[in-house]
Amino acid sequence: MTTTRVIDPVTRLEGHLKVEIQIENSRVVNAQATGTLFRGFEAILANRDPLDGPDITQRICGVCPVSHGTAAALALERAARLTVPENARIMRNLVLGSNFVQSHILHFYHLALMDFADGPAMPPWQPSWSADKRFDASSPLIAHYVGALDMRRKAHEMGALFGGRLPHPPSFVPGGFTTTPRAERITRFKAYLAELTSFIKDIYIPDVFLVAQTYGEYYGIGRGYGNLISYGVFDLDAAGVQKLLKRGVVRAGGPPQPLDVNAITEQVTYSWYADKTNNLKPASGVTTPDYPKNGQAYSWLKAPRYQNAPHEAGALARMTVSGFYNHGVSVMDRHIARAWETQRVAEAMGQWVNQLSPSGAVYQQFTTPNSATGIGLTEAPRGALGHWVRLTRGRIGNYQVITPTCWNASPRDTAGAMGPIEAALIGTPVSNPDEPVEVVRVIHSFDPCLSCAVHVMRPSGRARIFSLGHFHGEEEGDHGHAHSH
Ligand code: NFE
Repeated sequence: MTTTRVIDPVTRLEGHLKVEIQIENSRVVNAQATGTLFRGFEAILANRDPLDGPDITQRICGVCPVSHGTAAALALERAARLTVPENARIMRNLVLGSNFVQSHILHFYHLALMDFADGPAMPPWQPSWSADKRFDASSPLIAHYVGALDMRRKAHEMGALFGGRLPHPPSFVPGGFTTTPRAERITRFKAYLAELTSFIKDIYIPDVFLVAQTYGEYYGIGRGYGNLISYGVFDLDAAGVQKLLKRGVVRAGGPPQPLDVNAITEQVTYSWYADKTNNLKPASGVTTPDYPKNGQAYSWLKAPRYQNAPHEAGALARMTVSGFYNHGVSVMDRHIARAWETQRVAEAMGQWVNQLSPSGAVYQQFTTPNSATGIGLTEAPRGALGHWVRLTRGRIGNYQVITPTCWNASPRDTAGAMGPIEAALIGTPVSNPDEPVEVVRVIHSFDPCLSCAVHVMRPSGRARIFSLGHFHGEEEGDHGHAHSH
């Protein structure tokens, strides 16, 4: 007998993800992940002044704006064939690193942990599912949940020292950076970093291992394809050749290989975009909504593919491609790789902050090219992030963004292959279909952010359908058959 359940929305992630599963003999046999919002940023950016790129694209998401600012500035600098001064490179790394630390602590304590632990009988911990919680409210994990809120605030404050503000730092501009590395800021940065590094080493990493030991079977759950992709991040030289976390791909557990950027395409057979735009490279990508389309389409996410195959993005991909992690691919491997990465980034920041030169330049004059193309490849906390820009007559002629959650939560592709989260769900044991906590553990291990993946909504619950800025019509929101938790 097949049991169907719809989890809508999947809570404790950013944005609105709907997942439908089919269960047979207490295991998931089929899964469909739906991004329920349309992200219209490509249309918003068309014909704008390119200098607006970093500011506008940062609004894609409040959780990873630093990565969008980085990718947007990089894309324009590549278009102008410009490299930024050392101080700018280093301060970008420091602000981005602060954001990684904040985001990874957020993910473990405030998004994933409550799949494993039962909190006190009060909000925000209750109501919740009660199935298979092996920690209760007396566990130190709950006190650490509260303490982690303070650590996230401090990570934001640390990044704001150079970024000017977090989230959405205004300091990422094509050509460099708008703040200076004053000695007083360097000193305060180091104080924050020391406290955060202690928390990561003494609390966060031991807590992740405590959960991993207690739920050891999750080293064998949520594996998926084992295909990993990383664009690399934290440039160690002006040209961005050397990076703390490396660029590359892994195919089904094989050795890391170089990334061929030209092998990235986006497929839309199962997405609400015009079929004639299928399998385009992002440099010439088109985002034309087509909704409702046909019986097959079920998501506002496109399906990014590398050499036509689905790939998983994220901390585990970065750490594996970099040779820093080789234990495997699973729910627990994702959590552990993320925690190790947090420590590695924090330690590296401790070295970078000493390389700043308070009297050095932070900006190199940027002049917008009249006609050029540029690619900004970086990593967001959740994985590989790319911005592709084409400048026409000094304006944005075309802009395409592929986010990590598009890689991970993508629907099926033209060949019918599932997206990475969908594939990772297959085989997941489910003891109680009415509280499929096992399924949510697999989904959360990817740390999805649907805000990054999709956008544009109206609070009234009624959906407007836009086609590149033109109003098409209005209909009731499609949230009818919710089995929420
Ligand atoms: Ni909204 Fe984001 C990250 C990006 S996820 S959080 O990390 O880009 O798709």
